[in-house]
Amino acid sequence: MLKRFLSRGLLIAASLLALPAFAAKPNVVILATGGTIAGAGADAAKSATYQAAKVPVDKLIAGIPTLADVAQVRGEQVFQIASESFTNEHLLTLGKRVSALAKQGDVDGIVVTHGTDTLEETAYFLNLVVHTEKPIVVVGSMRPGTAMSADGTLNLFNAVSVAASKDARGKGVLVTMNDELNSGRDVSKMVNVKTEAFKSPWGALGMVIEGRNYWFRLPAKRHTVNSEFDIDKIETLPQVDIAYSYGNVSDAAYRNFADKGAKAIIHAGTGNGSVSNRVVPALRHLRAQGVHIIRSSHVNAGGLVLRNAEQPDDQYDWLVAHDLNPQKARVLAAVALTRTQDSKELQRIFWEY
Ligand code: DAS
Repeated sequence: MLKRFLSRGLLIAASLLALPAFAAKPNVVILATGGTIAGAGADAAKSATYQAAKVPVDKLIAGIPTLADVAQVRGEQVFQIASESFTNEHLLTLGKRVSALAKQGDVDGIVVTHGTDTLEETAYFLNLVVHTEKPIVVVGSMRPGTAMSADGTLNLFNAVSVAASKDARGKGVLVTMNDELNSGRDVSKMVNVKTEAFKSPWGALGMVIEGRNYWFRLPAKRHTVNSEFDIDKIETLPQVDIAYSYGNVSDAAYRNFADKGAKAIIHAGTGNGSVSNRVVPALRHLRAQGVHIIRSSHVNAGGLVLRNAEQPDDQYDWLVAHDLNPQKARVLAAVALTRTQDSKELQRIFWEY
């Protein structure tokens, strides 16, 4: 009698646990670094006047009880800074923490909350160096949580929901802002005062709505588990700087960067990464000194800098950044230079990543 009662009880418990509501939720870790998503303003009308990097991660989590419906969530405060102050050391520290967590069997997905100013750089960096298929989702907000129609709550809910979802595995680092799913490689901050700030020149990967992902395209370039770069084997990142080009430009910035130890200089060129004839001699001299010159374009979206298009790259031994904007080209150049100084190898890397 007792045996029958116990076996029936176990059967009921097992079937209850099989119900979605009771099934064990995925484990998601939120690594907080600061930014507007952790910002606070004086009152609800202040959507642009506020202080970034004020609210701790546990308060962010406590502010969204619905997170518990999609995942078991815990937070770590890695930094508490505005992201314009990120350095290579911050990237390395964050990347190593993400990598360590991704190796843990009790972690199913990782969210990084981040300021929006350099979010695209960090997302690309993680996309290049963290070897995991688990979802890594970088998220920020354009308004502080204290403002009317703050976007951080839904952005963070979406990020956790994506990090908890199996269909986000193997797609590289993702960025969820404004209901969109973007690739960490492609996405860039295109507007600086709207919630619809982040765009990918080649289009979003999809959308996330009410905790469900809708995919319409997939990343085309190498990332995460298919990357030859591994954060666990990188201890420092070489100095790479960006020199902005414009009418009447001189070679002063390039020379100064090289004097200060830059191993490569990203030329944020006009148009197709064009180089003023006032600057060419200095760049050729710096190349001869061993500094790599990488032509990118500061054309806002969809810049596609190809070799020998308007500059004799083969003759000058210069590189081109392909479709990467200057700030992303800096990240890839720094990571690539941890493995090679060879021009042909470096150019291959810019075609493939
Ligand atoms: N200063 C900005 C930053 O921390 C605030 C933000 O937009 O997140 O990137």
